[in-house]
Amino acid sequence: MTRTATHCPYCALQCGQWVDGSGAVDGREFPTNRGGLCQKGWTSGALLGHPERLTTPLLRPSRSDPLAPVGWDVALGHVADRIRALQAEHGPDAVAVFGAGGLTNEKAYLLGKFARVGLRTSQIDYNGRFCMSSAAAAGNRAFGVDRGMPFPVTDLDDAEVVLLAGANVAETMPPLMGHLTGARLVVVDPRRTPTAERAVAAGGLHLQPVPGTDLVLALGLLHAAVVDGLLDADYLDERTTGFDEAWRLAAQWWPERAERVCGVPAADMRTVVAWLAGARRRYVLTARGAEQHAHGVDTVSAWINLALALGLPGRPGSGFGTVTGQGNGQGGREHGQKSDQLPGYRSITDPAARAHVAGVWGVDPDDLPGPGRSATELLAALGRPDGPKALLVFGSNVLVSAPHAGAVAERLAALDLLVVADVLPGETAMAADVVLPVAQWAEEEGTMTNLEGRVLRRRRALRPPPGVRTDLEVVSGLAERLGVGGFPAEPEAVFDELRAASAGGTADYAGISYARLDAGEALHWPCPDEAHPGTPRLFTERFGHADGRARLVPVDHTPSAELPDAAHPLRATTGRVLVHYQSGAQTRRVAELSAVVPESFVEVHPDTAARAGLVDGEWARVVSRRGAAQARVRCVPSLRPDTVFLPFHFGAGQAANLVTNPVLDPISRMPEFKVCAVRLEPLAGSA
Ligand SMILES: Nc1nc2c(c(=O)[nH]1)N[C@H]1C(S)=C(S)[C@@H](COP(=O)(O)OP(=O)(O)OC[C@H]3O[C@@H](n4cnc5c(=O)[nH]c(N)nc54)[C@H](O)[C@@H]3O)O[C@H]1N2
Ligand SMILES: Nc1nc2c(c(=O)[nH]1)N[C@H]1C(S)=C(S)[C@@H](COP(=O)(O)OP(=O)(O)OC[C@H]3O[C@@H](n4cnc5c(=O)[nH]c(N)nc54)[C@H](O)[C@@H]3O)O[C@H]1N2
Ligand code: SF4
Ligand SMILES: [Mo]
Repeated sequence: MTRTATHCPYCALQCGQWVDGSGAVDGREFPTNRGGLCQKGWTSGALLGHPERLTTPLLRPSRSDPLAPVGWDVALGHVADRIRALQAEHGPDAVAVFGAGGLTNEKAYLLGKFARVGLRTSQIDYNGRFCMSSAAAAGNRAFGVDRGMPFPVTDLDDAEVVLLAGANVAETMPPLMGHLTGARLVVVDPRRTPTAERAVAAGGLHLQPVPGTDLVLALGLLHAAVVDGLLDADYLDERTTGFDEAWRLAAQWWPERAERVCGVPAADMRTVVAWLAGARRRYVLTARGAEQHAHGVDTVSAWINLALALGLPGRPGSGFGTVTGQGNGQGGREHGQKSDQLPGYRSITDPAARAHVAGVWGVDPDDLPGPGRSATELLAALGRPDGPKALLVFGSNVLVSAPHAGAVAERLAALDLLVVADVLPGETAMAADVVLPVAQWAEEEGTMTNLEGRVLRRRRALRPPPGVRTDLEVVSGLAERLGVGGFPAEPEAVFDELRAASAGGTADYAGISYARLDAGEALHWPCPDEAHPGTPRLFTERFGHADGRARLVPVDHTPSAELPDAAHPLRATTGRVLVHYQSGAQTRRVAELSAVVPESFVEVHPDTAARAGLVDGEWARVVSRRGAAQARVRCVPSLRPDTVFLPFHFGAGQAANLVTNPVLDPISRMPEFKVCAVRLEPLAGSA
């Protein structure tokens, strides 16, 4: 049987896959995975032809009716009629769009254009706000460009020392560990994760801070670097500005003082700085553990400041990077589905950017809306007097994955119209008024931009089930019914338009074509013309700011928004396990994966469990000021006694987001998924 070269449906590593016409999946040689796949990738074929697959549009005529199958004309006609009526009554912003970092570049681009030109609404944002937005903001202010990894993953192969802050890559991007085998690892995580185990087993270190205190730890490390004479003064001089201001704040955080806040021994701080400064090839990498905080941007800035002080970014064989999350986490934030952005990573408030994009779209720049609400704020505004009355969701299961899920459910219920395009009947799709069944990865063409800023071709290996349309066809069909032109459904046509719209922007795709990608070229943006080889390594000569220099940003410690008290004495943090992906809408439906982790659990130190009257293996309630989630108790002696951990992959009463705090970082508007105050109780009747 012929097999098609494509990439995994899940995370930003975008491992190479072969998929054949029967939907069988195999690993394929590609630089990020070198032929290997994690369990999710190996079993992803189960999503194709899954018995629960959505194959017909569903519609409920009113909120009290059940969802019933209808034809596409009826479904799209109903959505267009309701949009017209709601906008006529309340104005264009009555309709909102929620996109995703898992969507192809073509989908992200067309969705952003559809919101601004088709719906004329400012109300569009996406789940990438939950994902890498704090690192993006910190990267922009330090380097003038946000590309998660400004170097290829294979550069890590030769690293001598790698510090991973809040990144559990052994579970979240397992093949990435294959690039770190030669390095001494320092893992910063409140939990003894499999990544931390690997670090310790290979002679590295596990630093175990209190959740939400990385910033102090990074300041302590910077302090140690200065006092121990380990700064790279020439590099700071030639390539950066702002050291003095940053140091003024860090000077107050000598390691022993930092230890009192973050709990990491001062001696370990000195060791880590000596390792990083003493190696020639070294990297600092961050992920969600450092970012998903009310002060996530400043926290990432503190890690960047450390990297700059030691002379890492832009130096061959060294660097700073952020491990992106979703399959198209990088591309998803470059093409205009973010509330404040236009294609090419342009700002929607920049008159020149508006003029350029309006030119490509054939509209008057003054007709483009301004910035809208960020994801969490958008969800919080739904159905309110001044908020959107309709929401169209593409590629996100917000009922499970957004913070303070109980409030999100109330807001969705307050809408006049909820439309969800999905592959499977996830929690949010089943709460919709109209469900639109769409094609998925191996059933359609498109491009993705992986964690290295490399643009990849997703290819169709088999036909979607009858009755299913692509997201592009859905958007195109809705635009047609709303009487607006310029929404092709053909992926390459959309990509060619995206190239023109991105031309001259930070994320310039103008020189990237399907033909070049299909010829096997490895193209990292920026790639301004067809003769350009792409840019695998940014910053080797200069950073993205006008003066070419990187900026250290002065940052100081601020406590997490919600601290433990007598009623809620523990810090809950949340994250991922190897076998589940995100809201679990896909992986909970894969038998091999759900057999491994069938239900939610809460990791808790045995002493903490005993104090709360909990028994290993029994059910507990994890209670915060906002709600409670049920989880099976897992006693973990290596965990900090003041901290508990919940995966967020489960729905209904087991959703970790029933307890999380929707407080946002003031710059990135990213929620504080990684810290809230809770108490544990035995679940009545479970013993
Ligand atoms: N198996 C699997 N892989 C995935 C995904 C998935 O859902 N499942 N999702 C993909 C996506 S979208 C993303 S964004 C990435 C996320 O990849 P990661 O960022 O690696 O994943 P998380 O588990 O969210 O968080 C990493 C670690 O942060 C720790 N942490 C919590 N609080 C703090 C803190 O205050 N400081 C520090 N230093 N660490 C802290 C947690 O204990 C956790 O082990 O994974 C991608 N890959
Ligand atoms: N407590 C807590 N909450 C978190 C996090 C955390 O660490 N802790 N992490 C946050 C992060 S980093 C992220 S990225 C979010 C992710 O959370 P979500 O945004 O909910 O992401 P998924 O679960 O991947 O949802 C994707 C949905 O899209 C569907 N889908 C798949 N492919 C397609 C497609 O091509 N088109 C369409 N229309 N649909 C498709 C899937 O079936 C699924 O229902 O969760 C955030 N929530
Ligand atoms: S590491 Fe990510 S891209 Fe690779 S197989 Fe696993 S989920 Fe897929
Ligand atoms: Mo993410």
